[in-house]
Amino acid sequence: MAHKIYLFTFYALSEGNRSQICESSYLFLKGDFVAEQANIIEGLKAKAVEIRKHILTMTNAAGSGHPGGSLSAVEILVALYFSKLHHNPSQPQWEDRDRLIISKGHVSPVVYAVLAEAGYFPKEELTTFRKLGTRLQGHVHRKVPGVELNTGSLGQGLSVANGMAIAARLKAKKHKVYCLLGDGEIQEGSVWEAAMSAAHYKLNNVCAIVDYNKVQENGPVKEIMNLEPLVEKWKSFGWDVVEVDGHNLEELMHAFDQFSSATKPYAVIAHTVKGKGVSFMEGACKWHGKAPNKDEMNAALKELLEGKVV
Ligand SMILES: Cc1ncc(C[n+]2csc(CCOP(=O)(O)OP(=O)(O)O)c2C)c(N)n1
Ligand SMILES: [Mg+2]
Repeated sequence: MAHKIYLFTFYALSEGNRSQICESSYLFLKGDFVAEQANIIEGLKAKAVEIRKHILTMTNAAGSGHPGGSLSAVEILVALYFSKLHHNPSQPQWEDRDRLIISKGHVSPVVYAVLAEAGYFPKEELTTFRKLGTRLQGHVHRKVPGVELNTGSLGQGLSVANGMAIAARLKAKKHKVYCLLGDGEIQEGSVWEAAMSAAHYKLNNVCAIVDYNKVQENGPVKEIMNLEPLVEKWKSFGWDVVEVDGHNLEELMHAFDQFSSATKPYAVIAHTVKGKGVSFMEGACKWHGKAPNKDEMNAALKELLEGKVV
């Protein structure tokens, strides 16, 4: 709550009211605000490390799963679930919650880790990932509290996000709909049909986030099916577009703040690194769908602990 008061104060001051108060009070409040913001970012960074640890231990224990695209999406999901989304983990079906569709549904490790850390279900359950009888299946599933859509077959999430956004508008609801897409995924033609529809229906309550980690299942995106010029493509489909470093929490949070005043559908092109945070996984398509063995997991955890890579 405190940071919200600071935010309010800061914005009120920057709206031109500064002349009404003395400059030193302004600087004092601004200094406090900056310190508070820095604390928030440090907290989120620590959360990101915890999430990365879960991704490694979950996939290792299961002997399978998708660490690469999970590790690239950590900061995106941390910024959303721990700062920007309006949601309530103790009431996953709260009608006014923001929706987040995980269109790249293979990144279940990062999704379950974030949901557990946010309090949707006990963290101990993460050890059941991909085990017989678990609800934590390899691709995200709605039986898990907090998951909005079963996905895994790529290319479908944005169309569903559009439908949810139209439903919100029809019901005069203010919530937003976010959709996380992979860069390999957006080679699917269905994504561009959805992009076209969102603009046609003027869905300024939809935010598409492209996890642009430059690597898909079998190699570099640009060699398999080049996406460039990607920003221009989204713009030409009628979207507002912002490009960010997808591991920089400040940039991500600023981009999501701008979404609230969007007049068009809003795309965040998040430049990321597949396997981010683990030196031997970074940029390597080998780790798209392969779990670390015990030695690899321990080496990766050691790097995280020492803060070597992130
Ligand atoms: C329609 C469809 N085709 C193929 C696959 C198999 N598949 C799963 S993940 C993947 C690569 C996706 O690459 P990208 O979107 O870049 O994911 P990320 O790098 O974020 O893991 C493929 C081809 C699938 N799940 N669905
Ligand atoms: Mg990719």
